[in-house]
Amino acid sequence: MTHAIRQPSSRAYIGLGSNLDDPRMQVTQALTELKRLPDTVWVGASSLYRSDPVGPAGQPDYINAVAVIDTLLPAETLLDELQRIEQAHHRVRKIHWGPRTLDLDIILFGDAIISTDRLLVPHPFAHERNFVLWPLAEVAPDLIFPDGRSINDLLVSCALGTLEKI
Ligand code: ROI
Repeated sequence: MTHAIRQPSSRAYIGLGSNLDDPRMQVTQALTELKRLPDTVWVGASSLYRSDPVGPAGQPDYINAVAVIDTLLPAETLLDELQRIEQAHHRVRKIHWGPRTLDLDIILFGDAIISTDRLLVPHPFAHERNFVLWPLAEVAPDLIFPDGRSINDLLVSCALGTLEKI
């Protein structure tokens, strides 16, 4: 008799953002696609949020959300899958920090701290962006970052500001 070997899965938090080509549809569709990732169990997603753009002025408002998955994929393979989904949304990004059709970022990957050419996890700006932290707190109110800071500590220094749950 053979036994399946159970690998430990990692709980990953994915940030979604869009401000072009019907952003609400882009994010909703991407959530559906995340539900179909291989070797991955869907845990849930935050509400959608409308946020003011961070970066060059004059670009449209963003729609943001955070998804939660338990995945057996290595972080780099998850990144490949996210980039495949971004490409399928005909992602355009002409200027740095400019408008984009769909952005999928790995915010956290279990307790991993990753620093490679392709990946920085935890996402280096997550702790200072209201459009990441507030949706994250909605889905994971007891979350602790790998450096030991709690989501509640981070929220104290990251005002809700003009972020709107929609
Ligand atoms: N601004 C907002 N509000 N939401 C985003 O998802 C977002 N993503 C980005 C930049 C251009 C930094 N600004 C953003 O990558």
